Amino acid sequence: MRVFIGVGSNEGDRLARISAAVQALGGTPGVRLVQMAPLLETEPVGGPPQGLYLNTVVELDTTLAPHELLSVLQAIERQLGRRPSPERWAPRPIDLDVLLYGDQVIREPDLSVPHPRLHERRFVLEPLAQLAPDLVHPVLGETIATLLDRLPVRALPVG
Ligand code: A4P
Ligand code: MG
Repeated sequence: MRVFIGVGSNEGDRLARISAAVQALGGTPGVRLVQMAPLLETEPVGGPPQGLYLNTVVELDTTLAPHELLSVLQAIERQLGRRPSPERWAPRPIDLDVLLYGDQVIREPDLSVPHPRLHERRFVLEPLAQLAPDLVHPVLGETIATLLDRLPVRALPVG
């Protein structure tokens, strides 16, 4: 199955964390790394004031089922120092999200794919568009390149 994983970090040595996460993914039985987008430094979206993120997207070829893959991602997050936070969108040493799992649509309490906020986020769409601009979003029926084009230009405060 062709899968895209969103990768983000804004705590500690962000580059080292991302490298370690990608290596761990590539070393997982049933997972093959296909390609990784260039890293982007991005402003935090949502949550309390916090540092800049490094973000990227990784393409995998996997025989793991969606929930198996989610467990692998969560185990890697824990290994790299992620602790549960009571606060939504808190800073984190590493965040690994399933963005797309082939063209499957999954809406379960613990796993929602395509990622429900994928199409709103430049920090996801930009790297994803570098890897797969012509891929069609299985719910919205638009290509990744089109979704990126449609993002509003960031509004600046007035006055
Ligand atoms: N979950 C459901 N669907 C998925 C999925 N497709 N992939 C569940 C991964 N997990 C999924 O996730 C909370 C729960 O989501 C998990 O238990 C899982 O079962 P989490 O990673 O512990 O928490 P979170 O990431 O804080 O929550 P959430 O709502 O997923 O956050 P988002 O929307 O991913 O946003 N700004 C910049 N610039 N860059 C970023 O990377 N990331 C976030 C996190 C906010 N702002 C950011 C960035
Ligand atoms: Mg997450």
